[in-house]
Amino acid sequence: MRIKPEDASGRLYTLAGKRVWVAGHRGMVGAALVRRLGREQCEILTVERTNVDLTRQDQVVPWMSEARPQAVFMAAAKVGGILANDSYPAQFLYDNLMIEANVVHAAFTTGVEKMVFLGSSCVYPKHAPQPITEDALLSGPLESTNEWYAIAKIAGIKLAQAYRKQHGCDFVSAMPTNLYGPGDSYDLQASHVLPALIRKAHEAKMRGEREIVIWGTGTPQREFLHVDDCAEALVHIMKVYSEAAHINVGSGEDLAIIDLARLVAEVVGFKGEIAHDLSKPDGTPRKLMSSEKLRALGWRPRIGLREGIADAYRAFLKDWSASRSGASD
Ligand code: GFB
Repeated sequence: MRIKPEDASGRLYTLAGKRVWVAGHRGMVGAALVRRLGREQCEILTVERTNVDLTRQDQVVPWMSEARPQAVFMAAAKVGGILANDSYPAQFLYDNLMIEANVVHAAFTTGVEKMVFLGSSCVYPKHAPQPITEDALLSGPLESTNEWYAIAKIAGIKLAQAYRKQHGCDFVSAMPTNLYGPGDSYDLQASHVLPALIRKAHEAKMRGEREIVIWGTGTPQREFLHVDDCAEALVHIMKVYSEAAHINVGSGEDLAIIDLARLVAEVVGFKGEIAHDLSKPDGTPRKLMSSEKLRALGWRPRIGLREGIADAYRAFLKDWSASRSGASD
């Protein structure tokens, strides 16, 4: 068995001196992990998609055999908001299954010591009791708008468990709630709600428009976590957690989408009305997770929602808006 007992400090794994691969470092979570790992005494490995396509086993295996990462944060995934998930089910299922299967299997064959696989809160049943504890997995039907992505992420959890059970690999899975922050996608068709609201409120303010349009009824409740808090949690999990069961990563608080829209408008400085496009889906009514298990291990979020949105808006202005000034899509 490769799973190691905890050391004298109570840690199960140390990153110091290790080669640590952040798979998906160009994504919002991967980039946050790279920032966070800068404070650890480890060597950070990354690889560009143009060099290694993670959906291709014939590219993943040679690269991992050569690079020999000792620890892996599996943050590479095809991700998107409710409409992208609902519109491209084959791509969300296929890409994510391939990426996971390739990376997890190659992590086993190349002797990776520890891996943290990232899932999503959408793995839980649509009507799971709230707050959702880890044992709600596979206890009921999924939300239809994202069942394809959810099935792929459930397969990822099961891959980690299977390689642990059969081969003794120290692979664990973390389920983050809805994340936001620097490096998010602002593509209005493909993005998640929070970056979409930042862009809509900002553009309406700049154009002097009187309203922004949000999708659906605004009644669904969502929990949000700043990506830097998530990166902190993932590094903590890498160090102190080593169980087959997955572990939730959330802020512990949720709010209705209409209240989120009002908060974003306030932070951005948009003073107009909020209208609804009821042709767009609401998705799951609520998915507040219980993160008590992780809190009991000593992690807690530090960035409040208002403060986090202000940070995300600053990042939006810096990274995106300036380069797109004058664009009309
Ligand atoms: O963030 P979001 O796309 O993802 O949408 P989910 C959350 C809620 O915000 C839904 C509403 O009720 C949307 O209808 N919403 C309002 C908007 N205005 C907008 C808008 O302009 N853009 C978007 N995108 N939503 C995703 C899953 O579900 O959550 C993924 O599809 C993943 O699989 C991710 O798990 C974390 O929370 O509904």
